Formats: sequence, C-alpha cells, structure tokens
Amino acid sequence: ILKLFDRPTEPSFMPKGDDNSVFEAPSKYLNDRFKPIKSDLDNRFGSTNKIQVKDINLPDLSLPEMLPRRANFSLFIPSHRKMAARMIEVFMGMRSLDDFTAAAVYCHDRMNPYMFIYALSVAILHRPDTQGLRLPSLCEVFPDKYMDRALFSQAREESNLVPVESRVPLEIPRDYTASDLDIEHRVAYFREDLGINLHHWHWHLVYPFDAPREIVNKDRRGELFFYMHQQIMARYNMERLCNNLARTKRLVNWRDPLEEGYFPKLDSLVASRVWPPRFANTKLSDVYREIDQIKFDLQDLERWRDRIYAAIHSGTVVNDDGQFVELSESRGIDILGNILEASILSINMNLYGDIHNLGHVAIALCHDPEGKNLETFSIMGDPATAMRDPIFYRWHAFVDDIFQEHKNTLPRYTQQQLEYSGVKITSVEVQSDGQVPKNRLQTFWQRSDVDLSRGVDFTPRGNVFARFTHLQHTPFTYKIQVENNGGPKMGTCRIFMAPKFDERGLPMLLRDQKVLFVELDKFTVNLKSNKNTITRKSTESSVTIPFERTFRNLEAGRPAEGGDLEEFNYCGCGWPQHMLICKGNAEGYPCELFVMISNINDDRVEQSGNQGQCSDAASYCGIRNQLYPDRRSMGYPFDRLPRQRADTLRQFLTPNMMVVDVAVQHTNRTVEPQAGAKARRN
Ligand code: CUO
Repeated sequence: ILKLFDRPTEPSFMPKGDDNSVFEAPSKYLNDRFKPIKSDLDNRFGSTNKIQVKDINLPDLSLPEMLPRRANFSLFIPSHRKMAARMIEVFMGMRSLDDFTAAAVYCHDRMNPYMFIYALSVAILHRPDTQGLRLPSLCEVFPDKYMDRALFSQAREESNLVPVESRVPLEIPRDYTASDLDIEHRVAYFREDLGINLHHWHWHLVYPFDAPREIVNKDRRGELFFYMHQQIMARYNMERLCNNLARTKRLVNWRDPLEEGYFPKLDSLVASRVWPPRFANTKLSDVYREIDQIKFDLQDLERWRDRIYAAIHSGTVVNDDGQFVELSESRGIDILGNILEASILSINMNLYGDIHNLGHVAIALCHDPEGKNLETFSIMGDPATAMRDPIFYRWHAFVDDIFQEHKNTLPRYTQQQLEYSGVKITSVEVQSDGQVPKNRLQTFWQRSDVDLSRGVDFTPRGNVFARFTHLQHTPFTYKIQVENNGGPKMGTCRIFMAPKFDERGLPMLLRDQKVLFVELDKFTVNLKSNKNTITRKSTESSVTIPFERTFRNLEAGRPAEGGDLEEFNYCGCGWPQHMLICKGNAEGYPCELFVMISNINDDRVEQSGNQGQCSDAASYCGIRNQLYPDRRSMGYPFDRLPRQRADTLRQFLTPNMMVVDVAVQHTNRTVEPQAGAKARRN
C-alpha cells in the first residue's frame, strides 16, 4: 500500500517503488479516461511484479469524488474536510488489509491526489493492521509544496538525460522568495525551513480536527493544539528578536489591509497552478465561493471571537445542550482549544464557530474571495505550507492571545505548586562540543540533501536530489548540579530558554517574557541523597527529532522489524533538531536558560503499556495511544501569570529552579553535507 505514495499523480498501473511493481486492478477501478485502452496499457507497463487488487464492492465515494483531480485541496475548507473525512471513514471501515488496499487503489486513480495522500496517511496511521509500515516524508511525495518551481524543470531534465550515477544535487538557493529589502525576509530561513513545515504537517496528521471521532478524540488534543502553536510563536518571536525585528503583531483588526505580502514561488504540480501570492496591503473580505461551497462573513469571525472572549471572562462556555460548562483550571484550556481550532470536539460549533480554521481560509482567499478569477487558495490554506507565510504568525499570535486571556484568568501558581521540598539546584551550565567557552551556543548554516524523485511524476525513475541550506547548531550538553536533602526521589527536569532583553534592550518583565519561553527539553531524573550531577545532551531533547526522521525513512526512524506504524508517525512528528535553538547573532545573542526540577508526584501520569521508541518528541506531539506524559498544564510553570511580586524571572525562582545567562552566537559559515549522508531511497 505504501507504493501508492510513489508518484501520487501517476495511475496505479504505472511502475511504482524500486521494484517497479504495478497494481492490477479490475477495470472498474480505472479512471474513465483509461478504461478503453486498458489492454494497451497492460502491455505497455506490464511489469513482472504485479500486485493483484481485490475486486470489492466499492462503498459510496461520491462525496470525495466531487473534488476534481486537478484541483487544489485544503483541509481548512469545510467542504474539502468533509470529503477527506468521508474518505478516511471508508478506509477505516475496510475489513481487511486487502479490502483497504483495493479501496485505496480505486481512490488513488480517481480522486484528488492531495486529498488521497492525506486520507491515506491518516488511515494508515490509525488502522491496527497497517502497523509496521512507514510513511514517506511529505517533501518526497509532494516536493512542489516546498521547492521553487524552477527546480522541477531541472529535475525533469536531470532524470530524463543524466544517468543516475552522474546526477548532481540540484541547488535550492537560500534566498529565493524575497530579498532583504523586505524586512520580514530576515526570518525566512525559519519560516521556510523544510523541517519546521514538515513538523507542522505531521502534527496535523496525528491530530486531525475532522475525521471519525475515535481518531480525533485524543488525550488533551485541544490543549496540545494550544501548546504546540504557542511554542511556534515563542520560537518565532525569539527568532525575530535576535534578528532585530519586533515581536509579531497580532492580527486583530480584520478590516485593515494586511501589511505583509508573500510570494511563495511554488507551483502545484498536481493542480498545475501557481500558488497565489499575496500583495502587501491586501484586504480581507467576506468569502463567498460557490465553487468551494463556502460562505462566511468577516462578521461571523468577529461574532465568534466576541463570544469566545465573553465565555473566557465569564469562566464558562455553553455546550450544544445549552448547559454551562466551566473553563476549569485543569480542563478549560482543552475545551477552549477544541472550540477555537475548531475541531469536531468543539462543544458548541453553532455558537463558537470555526474561527481559527476559517481565519486561515479568509487569508488564503483574500486575493479572490468570490472566486471571480478562478484562483485557488494561497499557502495559508494548507498546513504543509502555511508556516512559510509571515501572516501565519500574525494570525496565530491572535489565536494565542485568546488562549493567554484564559490562562490569565486562572489562579497563579502558589509557592507550593512550584517548589520541590528538599531539592535545590546549585549550578547549571551548558557546554557546546569543541573548543567553545561555557554557556555559549553556536549556530551556522548547513547544506543537506533530500530526494525529490518520488514526487516528480511522469519522468524516468531514479533518485534526484535537491540540496538546501538550513540553520544548524553545534550540539551541546547541559550540566546541572542538584542537592537533595532527603532520601532518593524522582523529579522532572524542565529546561526552557527565552530572550533576556526586549526590543529596546531593556530587561524583560516576567509577565511579558513568560510567553517567550521556548521548551528545550523535559525528562525524568532520579535524585540520590545529597549531591547529584545531571548531564544531558541537546540531541536527546524531548521536543525534537533528528534530521533523518524529519526527512527520511532511514535508520534512525526505522521501526524495528514488525514495529508499529502509528508509532513511527509519532516518530515523524517532532520539532526538527536543527532548529532547536534560535540563530542568535554575531556578537552572541543574550538569552536566559531556565532549569527546574519539579515534584514528580504532581507530574507523573499513571499509564500502562509501552511508551514506545518514539516517545522522545512527546513534548509537542504526545505519545501514541497514551496519555500525554506530563500531568501539569502544558507550558508549566510559565503558562500562568507569575506570582505577585515576581516581576522578573529571578524573583520568580524557588530553590529547585535556576537561571543562567547563555549567549547564542551565529557564524555565517556554511557546512557542506557530510560524506555518506546522502539519502538512499527506500
Ligand atoms: Cu497548525 Cu493554524 O493550525 O495551522
């Protein structure tokens, strides 16, 4: 079934995978265009590796069939998500793997490839009988979502003319979407980072907001929607500050023109369309597009926003049955996350609407809100690409502000909820590998290769690599000294980093700084009596996954023989390791590194079962089939207003916490791909 990811726009009777298999399906499965010439096609592509596809009674797929094959597909557009949800439901309902494969082949050849790959991925992730399979990285399947259009004609040239052994990687320049005349371009390396966008896509694959309920309903998914996106904002703002840009302005006045323009320079290979750009100072409008069966006014968004703020201030929401439900300390944020996103778990979609998703849509269609020009949506309409656009962050700054409004109504943490009796941190330092002074982190540019060939359709086979440049840092180690005045005990070590100064160079107040803390790591520690030294490597972070897992199906991400696929996909979800820390600046950007050891009795989640090999990016992604592995509110201890009289981070500290100054220094050198690091396609 994984071969269906290979060249997703080529029909299933064309060779797929390294063994050039072809699917042999009953002719009723074929796209109508090919039915009359079936025997000719069989001869032309007659491979010896034939995969027989079962003849099944096809369920009703008329809904997803409504989306044209060459249209673009957006998860955020309600009619599209209903179609995808139906396809997922059909895939989930297939009784055996053979039946599932048959339905998938049928859909592969007849339906919209973007929607198909999305639905197939979600289904494979959640079906019990597809365990042990590995999904290819989306940038291999649809490289057009990430790479300059110019690259694809080069890729075609390369794969048609040059033998595989002689092919050289195609260069993706670092600056191709804009120049430094646009100040927003200073942080394009972050927004356009492939790994960051793949993480975001993966996250939404693991946490779909519209699919059969048993798939959507995961432990604390609404809260994780808040937290993962809050962390994106914290990271982006830190990145802006170290590039001398102000923090992101919330997109609050939807009648004003949008200052930021963005020209993605991406072509959709599937939809054969250019992804529309957005000119600076474009205005949002009411959206009324019959073609997408979508109609809403900016006033709808405003009403929903006002109702949500009113609910937050009253501390209760009203559910579908008209009952009041408290936005409590423990559950409130989860309820609010589902309301705001909105997922199908929203407790009252009629009242609170679909604000975040339709905000994406309003922005994505602002160039053609009525479809007069037959233009499709822009990259804000697709979770695989949305993070490239500066407007994504302005929108999510608005969304995050609503969550913060709720968080600020909650009781502040008491001294007792913060300290850990008998536990005292006496020293913290970070040491980068190599000859680097302590508490100094180093960043630089690195070039790496990804294979495009799976996604360049209608060309001869064989790897075609693209070489791109991304941020990288020297790995480092935390060394934490802890005194424990009691018997042996456990604790949770929580490590965050935040900017030390604001835009004016003044020390930050904790109430502003608290939303800028970037989680770097979280792990359980065993403390013996008296003195302890904890060492932990940056590469072990609970937030990140290694490069190989973001981009490839190779060793590091490979589940053991007979391993389990959803687990692997949790493996695919995770902030890319190469973006763990901000870029810093040439002088050494001043940051505060915060370390805390919290009381395990309030952290621990009782759960049985195996945590799996891919629980290591659990901070932003959770763990498959398990409760979120930390009982505290996500973002603890910075998710609420600081205690009275704790105006600065240092005033906030209890003995089980410590802060050290760390500088992040960027050297403008570029490291070439390591020998032997070149990917081999599976
Ligand atoms: Cu992840 Cu707006 O939710 O993009």
